[in-house]
Amino acid sequence: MTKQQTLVLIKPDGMAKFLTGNIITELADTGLILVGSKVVQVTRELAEEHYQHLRDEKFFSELIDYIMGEFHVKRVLALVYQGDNAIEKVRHVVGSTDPEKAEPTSIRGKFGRITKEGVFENVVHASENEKESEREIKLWFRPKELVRTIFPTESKEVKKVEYFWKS
Ligand code: IDP
Ligand code: MG
Repeated sequence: MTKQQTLVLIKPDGMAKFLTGNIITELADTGLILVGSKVVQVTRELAEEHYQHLRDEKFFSELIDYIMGEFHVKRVLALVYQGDNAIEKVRHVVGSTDPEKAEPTSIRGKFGRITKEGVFENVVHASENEKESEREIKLWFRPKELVRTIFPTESKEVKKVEYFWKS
């Protein structure tokens, strides 16, 4: 048993369909703990970095539009789950990439679809392996946004402008 963290994204189709509650309920069946969560507006840079390994695929440009919310709403919910074999446990409840082939009881089987244009609207992203989960979590989250970290951290002074609410 290895303690792992894994990144889950509720994609813009899941957000547009108000499926966050359903999906988090399904993920609770894994017994994993939620250690980070935030709503993100995905920039082109973030989308292309996240899916960099797929840049040669014919569906790449549509995939970038999809994750940026061009077809639905411009937000995703990013979640980090932690626990023993977290990656495999999450991938199991998420189901296969192709929502038409996914187990009917899996998240993608229940809520996913393929559009007539061929876009896989498969509702969620889930990290594939330890190398990818580390890369993805470091891309999407800062250490202080997670209540537990399993990757080494260091403290650095960052000079930046801080914004406050106007009173
Ligand atoms: P995964 O999300 O199950 O790990 P990947 O192969 O990593 O699957 O692909 C990333 C995403 O790219 C998928 O979740 C899906 O949104 C999209 N995708 C993958 N294969 C296809 C395809 O054949 N047609 C259209 N979209 C695809
Ligand atoms: Mg993948």
